[in-house]
Amino acid sequence: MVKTSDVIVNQAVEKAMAGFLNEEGKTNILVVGATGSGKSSLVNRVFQIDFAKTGVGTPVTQATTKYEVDDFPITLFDTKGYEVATDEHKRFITEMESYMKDSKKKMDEQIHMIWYCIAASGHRVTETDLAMLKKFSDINKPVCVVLTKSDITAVSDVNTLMQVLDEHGFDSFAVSSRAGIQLPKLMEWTYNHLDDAVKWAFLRAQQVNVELKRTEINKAIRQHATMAFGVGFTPIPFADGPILLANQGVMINRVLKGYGLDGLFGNFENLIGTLGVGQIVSQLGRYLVAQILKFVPGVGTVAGGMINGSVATSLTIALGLTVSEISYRVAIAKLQDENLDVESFMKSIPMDEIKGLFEQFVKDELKRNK
Ligand SMILES: Nc1nc2c(ncn2[C@@H]2O[C@H](COP(=O)(O)OP(=O)(O)OP(=O)(O)O)[C@@H](O)[C@H]2O)c(=O)[nH]1
Ligand SMILES: [Mg+2]
Repeated sequence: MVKTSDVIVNQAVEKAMAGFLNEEGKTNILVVGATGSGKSSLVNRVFQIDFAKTGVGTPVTQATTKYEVDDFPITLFDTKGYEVATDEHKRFITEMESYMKDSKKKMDEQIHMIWYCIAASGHRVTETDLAMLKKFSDINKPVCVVLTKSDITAVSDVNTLMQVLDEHGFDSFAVSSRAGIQLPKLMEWTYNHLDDAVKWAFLRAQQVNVELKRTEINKAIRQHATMAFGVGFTPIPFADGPILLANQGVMINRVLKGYGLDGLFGNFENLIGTLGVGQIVSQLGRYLVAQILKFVPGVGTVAGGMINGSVATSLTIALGLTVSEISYRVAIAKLQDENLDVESFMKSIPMDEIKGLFEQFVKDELKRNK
């Protein structure tokens, strides 16, 4: 039987969550650099995907191929590596300039970000590099320099290159496809310089900065839960607390998606089962809602008290943060062990621990949202 409060809660949550982590488009990244500078290795490491092997390639200009992989939120514009000694790059930049300057291009065809690769092991930033970088930045698209192969370059040499680039006004990141190094910083820079419409897609696709995922996902959980139960939220009876939690499916689904964990499961129910979210709701729902009586001064004294907007917000945020925290742990473990059995790993987290996390989040949020 569908209760009125159930419908109200559903509507509020769904309305607020409609935009939550729901990236519309894909992020289009142009990767530029001399032959063998490490473009493919960089992209493979960041997204854990081999675009050239997995994706469908379509030529966009003579030197640039666009790669798309089904259901993957990044479109890679991979440029054929140019020989610095020849004039090849001149044609490439002219073609790319005219492609990028076409203001009529729809969002999904535009270049959103340029990673300009220079192998740090080559020990120099050439005039050609600087000229090309200047052209790209003149088009007003975010461009940064990725100093690849930093693992086989002396730190002092890398620092010199970074300084030269900085003097010319370019941000740079020393990375390696083997050791990472400043890859997390590159992720942060990229995320912060992307258009709002496509930044979620990038956050979800990148696999090297899980902390950034957690920070941004948790921010979104707070924002959207606050929106769902803000002004105009009709208080619901305390007894409906567990139903409130059960209705947060959209949020849970999108949090998992943000960590890139959704694709590992055949369907959402399976995922919920594995994560124990169903258990959280059924086992703990009643218990926790009863506990809240103790956390919220005054409420406990009212027989058959009501859940108001701030309590509903706190419960929703706490559930979101709990799922986010578990997902974070899984994502970290997966980084350390590519062959991790995600399902067993999730199941190995004791229920009591999840309960403890959730309880703590509820307490913290009630204080915050008072
Ligand atoms: N030590 C080290 N080697 C790297 C790194 N990145 C790439 N390489 C090596 O450099 C070579 C070229 O790397 P690719 O990623 O194919 O370079 P690319 O820019 O895609 O090359 P083209 O597509 O041919 O232009 C390969 O042998 C890689 O293994 C790195 O960070 N460290
Ligand atoms: Mg390549």
